[in-house]
Amino acid sequence: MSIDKVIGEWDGQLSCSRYDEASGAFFTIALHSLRLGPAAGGTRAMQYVGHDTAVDDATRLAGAMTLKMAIAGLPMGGGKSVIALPAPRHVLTEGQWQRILEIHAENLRALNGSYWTGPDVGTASVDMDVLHAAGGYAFGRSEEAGGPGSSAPETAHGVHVAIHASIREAGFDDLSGRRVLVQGLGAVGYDVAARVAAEGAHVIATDVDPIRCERARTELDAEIVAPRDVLSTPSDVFVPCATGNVVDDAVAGTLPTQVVAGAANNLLARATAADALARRGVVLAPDFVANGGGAIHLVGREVLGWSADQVAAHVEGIEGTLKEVFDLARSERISTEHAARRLASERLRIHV
Ligand code: NAD
Ligand code: PPY
Repeated sequence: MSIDKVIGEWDGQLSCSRYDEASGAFFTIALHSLRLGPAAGGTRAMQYVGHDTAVDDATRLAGAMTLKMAIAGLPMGGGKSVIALPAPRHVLTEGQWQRILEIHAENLRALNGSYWTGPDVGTASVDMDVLHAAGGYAFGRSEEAGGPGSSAPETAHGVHVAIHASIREAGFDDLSGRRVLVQGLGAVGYDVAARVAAEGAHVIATDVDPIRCERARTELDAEIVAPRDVLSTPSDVFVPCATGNVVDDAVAGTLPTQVVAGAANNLLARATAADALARRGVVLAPDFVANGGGAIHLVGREVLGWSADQVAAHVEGIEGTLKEVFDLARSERISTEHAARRLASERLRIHV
């Protein structure tokens, strides 16, 4: 992958990058669209095989944020930050991490409000407290620091709503006795697994972290499968809550499930994978609709002044949005991914 190809094929507004020799971290921020408002999207901190893959991830994730904001009716554009770490996050010393946050705060200040960040994989509300204190432009501070706290619970709430809308589209009414396969038992995935277990679903779960698997086994009576077996494990509902690029065209042709609805951003390696799922009658809740609860929480609480109850009501609105997506897909004989992109881009055009 070359930077020329990554940026050359990207349709976003601005991408900027920086390497910090002292920490060995590479920072890249992508502002995909400012059409509906300042760009917003979380800061992802993890290791990447190269700086080009970090830029690729940031630009693609920022594009997904534009669609997410538009379809949720939020007055923000799409952006994302990626910090490519020199070592796994848990290995970094507190001093190294604080240096990395300092540099990231400087980057945010340089963008002067064109971009607002928030927590994502590898960052949390406590990191947003630090970024906010160092100049602002960070949503999702901890409640102790006066913020609305993590977006994960409302993301899980939205995924749960999306699962229910999707199973109804697939022709079943409830989850009792259904096999729900959760990939990734982190902040969102574990919460979703607990919600469906409480409804009588048979939870099948996987994570690369054995401690998280053990917790799901003992607390939720989950059946645990190895991460490498997840795409061949039969389920009624597949709930991807780990990383993106899980479903490519080949996987879409074989994935043994009836419904796909989860939190992972950029679940599809390419939008064409949605066509392969649709051909097999698998109901897909597009990721940027199903995982919109976190953005609704952060923008709702911090920009629009909503209460927690108002946020929850808007997250419930994901059901109506998905119904619109499913209806359009059926009537136009297009995939749900294409239908959702069409609905989001209509809103983007209206606001030119
Ligand atoms: P998290 O880091 O808390 O959890 C991710 C989990 O996935 C971890 O437990 C990790 O060990 C596991 N994992 C990583 N690779 C795996 C693999 N190959 N197989 C199985 N498990 C694996 O992150 P999160 O906040 O729960 O977010 C999960 C996903 O949802 C991410 O893709 C994130 O971008 C997306 N998302 C999160 C939010 C939010 O509010 N947190 C909002 C929208 C989208
Ligand atoms: C996501 O939904 O993927 C996010 O990154 C959440 C978010 C939304 C708005 C601002 C910051 C983070």
